[in-house]
Amino acid sequence: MVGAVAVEWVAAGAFPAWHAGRWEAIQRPGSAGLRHHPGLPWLDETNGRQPRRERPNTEAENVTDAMTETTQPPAGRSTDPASDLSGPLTVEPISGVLGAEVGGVDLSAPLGDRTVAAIRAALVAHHVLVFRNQSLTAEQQMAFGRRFGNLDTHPFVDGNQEYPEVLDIITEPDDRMNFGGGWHTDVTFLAEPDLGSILYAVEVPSAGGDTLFANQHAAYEAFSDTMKDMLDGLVAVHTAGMQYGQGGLSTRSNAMETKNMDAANDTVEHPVIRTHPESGRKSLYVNRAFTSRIKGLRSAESAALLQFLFDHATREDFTCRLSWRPGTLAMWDNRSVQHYALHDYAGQRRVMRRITVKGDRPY
Ligand SMILES: O=C(O)CCC(=O)C(=O)O
Repeated sequence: MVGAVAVEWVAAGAFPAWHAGRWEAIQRPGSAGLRHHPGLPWLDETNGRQPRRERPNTEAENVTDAMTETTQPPAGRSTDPASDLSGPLTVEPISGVLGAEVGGVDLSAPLGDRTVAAIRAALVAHHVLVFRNQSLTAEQQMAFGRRFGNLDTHPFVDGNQEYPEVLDIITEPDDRMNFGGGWHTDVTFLAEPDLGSILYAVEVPSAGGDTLFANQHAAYEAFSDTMKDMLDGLVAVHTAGMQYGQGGLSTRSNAMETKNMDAANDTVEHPVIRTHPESGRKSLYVNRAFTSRIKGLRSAESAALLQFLFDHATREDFTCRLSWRPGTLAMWDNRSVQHYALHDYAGQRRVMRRITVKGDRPY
């Protein structure tokens, strides 16, 4: 299992609360994985930008050590059947709180284990990864996704006829609503929600159609200690009913066919504060689309608390915004982010191709 290498080192090292800096995958004998440019915090050598701020942080260097050490293939075992990177893999943050553009990798080619471990490390550190100028068939996108785990199929939306794991997310020019047009975390109505989603832009409007992301570690860490104490241990009820049940919002889309309406009102319970299985960091884990109530509270209490948490979760200073181009691929960590697909392009078409990687039970 490819991810096991990354799991090991991530659990061993603390992640920086912020995610600034420049990381590179160094591919040379005896060294693998992401590497930070020591002594050059915030200095982007490639375009001459000045350092944005000095940071006295040594945590990042600790992480670097962990990365270079533990992404080494175990001695005596070949873990790298595919060709690996020919050059450095660059990771440039796109906001102060989450998201990074990753360069230097062609996702249509088979990736080596060290490259996959480096991408996984970057995902856990930055939560949303953006790969520009890719050219991917559905099969190549699925092959990339499978390097991170088994692929899932959506229980309530029809997948692609040839590849059920692929969801063609289409907004037609006359659609009044779009798929994902509200803050949400994917499929939290499942007992084991997906680890992450991988979305590829096929056709985008001339302007608009951006996707917003919000860092739920940042949301948790911004709470007072008293609030953290109160939320830790609370359990929330999640359901697909509000979206995919009778009259649900997502059943009203013209372009996307929904199914299994009868099962949509089933419920599952998840902790309000979850722990990331790879980094050990806590995050807020309720979302407007699928969380219906907090267990053990009276309905007015639950509604008031959820309203506060939904608003808090998507505060502007926890977000980044992704502007798509055809050939952009984004991968997000569904265990640490919420997202929102804007629909501000009426009269134009937008076509995206999504796959999802299965996840674990939140704790
Ligand atoms: O189309 C997008 O930008 C995002 C769609 C979405 O919300 C999702 O795939 O969960």
